[in-house]
Amino acid sequence: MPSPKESWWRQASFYQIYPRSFFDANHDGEGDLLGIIDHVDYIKNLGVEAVWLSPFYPSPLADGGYDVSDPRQVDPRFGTLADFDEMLAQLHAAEIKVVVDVVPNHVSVEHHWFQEALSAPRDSEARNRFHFRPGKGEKGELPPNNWLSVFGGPAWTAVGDGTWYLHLFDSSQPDLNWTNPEVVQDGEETLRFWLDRGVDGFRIDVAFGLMKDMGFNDHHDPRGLIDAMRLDLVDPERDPNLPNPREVMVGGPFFDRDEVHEIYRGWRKILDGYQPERMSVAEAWAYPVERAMAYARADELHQVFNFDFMVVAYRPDAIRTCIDEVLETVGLVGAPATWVLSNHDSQRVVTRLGGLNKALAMAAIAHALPGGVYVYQGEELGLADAEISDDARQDPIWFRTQGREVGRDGARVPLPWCPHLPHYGFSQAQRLWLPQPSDWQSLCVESQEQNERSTLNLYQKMLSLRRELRTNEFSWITGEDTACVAFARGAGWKVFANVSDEPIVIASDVESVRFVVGKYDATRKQLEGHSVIWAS
Ligand code: ISL
Repeated sequence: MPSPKESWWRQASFYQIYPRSFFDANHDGEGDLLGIIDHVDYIKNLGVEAVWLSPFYPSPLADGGYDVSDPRQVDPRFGTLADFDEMLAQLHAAEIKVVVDVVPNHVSVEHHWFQEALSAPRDSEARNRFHFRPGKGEKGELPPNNWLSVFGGPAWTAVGDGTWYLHLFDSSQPDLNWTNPEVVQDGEETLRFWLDRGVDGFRIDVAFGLMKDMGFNDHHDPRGLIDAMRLDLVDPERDPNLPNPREVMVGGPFFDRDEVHEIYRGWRKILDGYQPERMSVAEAWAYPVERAMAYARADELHQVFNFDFMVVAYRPDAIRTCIDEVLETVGLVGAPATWVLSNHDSQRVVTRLGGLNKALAMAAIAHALPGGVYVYQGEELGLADAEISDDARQDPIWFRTQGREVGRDGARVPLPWCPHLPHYGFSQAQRLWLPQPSDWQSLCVESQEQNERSTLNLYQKMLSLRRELRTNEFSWITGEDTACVAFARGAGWKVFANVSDEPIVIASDVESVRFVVGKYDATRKQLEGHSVIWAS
């Protein structure tokens, strides 16, 4: 049983809501906060303990809201502050915690600070909130250095007076200068603003990117630096004995610089000043994993996303090694592990692994492990990435790479709720911000609610049962087929996952089977390919 003193977030399940694609209550083709309020029951029945909301702040939506014009307001397209308060109250009444995204690395070009900076002279206070630098070349016509944007193209944009501003992401997302005390103070004000309203925590966007090498010199491998933070470029079959291409990040000029940790020590003090306990989770895809975990030290943030399950090869040995590494490294800092199969930046797990069976097997492993688990909306429906036609694409990655990379829109398509309604009941608008596929009828929430064997039902069972597993106890079960990822948890729980196409026979004693993904024959103790059982 859980210790009454154990913090709620250590073993919690989090449901990531991408508000724009969750449910459209005001019929404008985009989801909104009222749409979340309308579906508190759905979230409750899913069995998650917390939601994490991707940004809903005023934004030109050049990067899906990660380009924030005002971090202490709600975008009118998503609702009002009053709607936010109502949503928070209703989720809390349903005993669901609420974590919101904060985006400290950059703001939108529409943020009043950046507008002021543009009309301010060179070397002014207004410009010192960002990273403006004189360009190279006779008239400053060349970028100040060779750094590249994560989304393609140079990391600098000229403003017409011989100076350029830094943006590690889209040109509509100028990077803030975190060595400026005013920026630090404003960030803290944003935290307090939402904490005072009652949020339970924060997901911190690009947490490891806030500090830059103020020398702004050229880097010997600008492409490598950017690629090192791209999950989609990780080769799951890479030979671990060869040098890791991500090593270039260590000691690099902008990601994961040591100075950044000071910011989070300050943030932790703020969070610790609130009761009941608040939490924070860092998006810090640093290398090596020990450096990523450093963001979750006791005086910094509470958790760091572990993205290893989003890149691990679907093979029993790879999965076992990955689990060992993660549990060992979180142990070093005393933080809980986190398990993530997909999010709004990744391919959906069904697409990445090439099938729902494999995705469900991975989910049944992830949800049985100690620590927190994050479920991206639509994962519980078994959605795959949608095909998006080029003229419908929205992701700045598509535009900045001139179409060489399609970007992340396929994983951000509005959820299907009802098979009989236009836009599967997501919206009554004529047109959605991203189109849905025509063959999602059987994946709709309503269709799945009526089917006991549906993915939604499996997720509901898994999320409810994992509440009984709230311990850190974990040990490998030996003597099983090599295809079997088998481990024991506290209170007699045992998990057996067949990570192969062929059936296997379980050697251990199996008492009562509490949960099955795929197919298990209890008489013969035979577990089919890509099937998992939880027994106790
Ligand atoms: O999605 C990526 C590239 O394919 C990632 O490298 C991603 O940009 C990175 O994980 C940072 O992501 C976060 O910040 C971005 C925003 O676009 C993402 O949606 C957000 O999760 C810039 O704010």
